[in-house]
Amino acid sequence: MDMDSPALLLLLMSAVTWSVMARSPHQYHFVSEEKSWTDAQALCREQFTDLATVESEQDVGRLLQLAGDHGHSGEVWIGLYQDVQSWTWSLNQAAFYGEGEMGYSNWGHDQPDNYRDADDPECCIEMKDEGKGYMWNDIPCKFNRHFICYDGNSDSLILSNGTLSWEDAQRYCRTHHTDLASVRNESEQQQVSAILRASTWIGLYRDCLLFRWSDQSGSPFRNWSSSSPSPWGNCAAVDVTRGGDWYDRSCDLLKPFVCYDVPKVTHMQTMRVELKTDSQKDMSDPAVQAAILQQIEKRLREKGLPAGAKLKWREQEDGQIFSKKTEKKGMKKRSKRRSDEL
Ligand SMILES: [Ca+2]
Repeated sequence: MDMDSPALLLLLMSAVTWSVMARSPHQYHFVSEEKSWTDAQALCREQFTDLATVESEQDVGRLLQLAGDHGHSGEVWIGLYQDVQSWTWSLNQAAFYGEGEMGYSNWGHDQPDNYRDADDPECCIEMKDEGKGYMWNDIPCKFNRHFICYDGNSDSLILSNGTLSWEDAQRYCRTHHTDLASVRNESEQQQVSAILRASTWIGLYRDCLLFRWSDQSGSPFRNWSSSSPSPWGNCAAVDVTRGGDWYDRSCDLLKPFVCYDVPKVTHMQTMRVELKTDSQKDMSDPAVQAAILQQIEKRLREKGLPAGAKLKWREQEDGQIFSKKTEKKGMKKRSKRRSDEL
């Protein structure tokens, strides 16, 4: 760009607006009506955003304060729960599975049922002869079963002679072969069934202590009591009279609960910008506009623009983003200073 040729220089005027979305704090809402965890979740999602996500000591304090304000003592549901359907293969390499193969299943009648009279929760999967072939069943991982390993070097299945717990079987397969066998499709289901002689472990399991937030927050913050979590309770309750400690409880219990919502846009700001350009660029091209916006955003981030802020061009009345100005002496200096202010 030749700075000495004012005739070729255009000064473009426009405005950028940005809004900052509130990330925190969540606004908590206490609901005194007692409901099961699932019903509480449904109500929170209908009337607010979701069951409460608690992400810091500060959040624990706010929640206790709220329950206190409502004169409540005892336990309240929050949005933490165990997804009892979160089955995972021990051999956990995405490339090993074709489309849909990671989610293939061949459950037996009414399985998985996480049968509650068992000594332990049912978090590991055996293949069991149900009369019409070997079907999948969840049982406690500590049971001893035959097991079937997969060997990646020979691409073959190896059936054990003896029996082990699921974890010991996994360790054995990983030491001597590749891993416990996955069953990825109908053809492998038949292949495995054909060599089984008794109930046998395959590589499917779930982490019995893995809790997640109802709103899919990845927050790792936990405030468990010393006795929790156990593998038994699949939903988390806060005891507001015992310092806000968390306890894992049966999700069917009826309790008051805390929902949250997030205030929407909290802050919006508009900034006027002046740009110098040669006439080669088509400034009405959305790609050009986006590229310039990206540059402005980068500069603003360096100057402390909050991470949640979203920038966009403000359209003028004629639908255009930019309006043209002719360069005049004296303007040059001013516009330079403005761009430095970015
Ligand atoms: Ca079962």
